[in-house]
Amino acid sequence: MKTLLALLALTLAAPAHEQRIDVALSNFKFTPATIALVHGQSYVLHLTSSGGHSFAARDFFAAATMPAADRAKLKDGKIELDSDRAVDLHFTAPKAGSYPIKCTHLLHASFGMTGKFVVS
Ligand SMILES: [Cu+2]
Repeated sequence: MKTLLALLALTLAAPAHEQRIDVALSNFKFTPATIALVHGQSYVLHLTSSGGHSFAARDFFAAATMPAADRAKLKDGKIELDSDRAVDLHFTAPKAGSYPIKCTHLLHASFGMTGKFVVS
């Protein structure tokens, strides 16, 4: 009985279920390029990269609710990635809308390295 109560307490204390989204950065695209989200839902964005790229979504990250530790990984709404590095970003989706994503490395966006968050 004590064990059951302890388990129940753990379950109740756990944060709301987070949905994981994997996004891969490569020459010269985001996969997937369109990330569909639901307003108010919690997510963890798992970013991996082959080669040096950035994931820049200034408007999105400004509007999203994020733990301070995750916001600290961003610089001006952007995170730099390299092949040996995976990054997790936790956030709660902001109000409905379309928020652009791009790689800010020279010419990468013009080669097609763009994407978007679409929040409904
Ligand atoms: Cu790039």
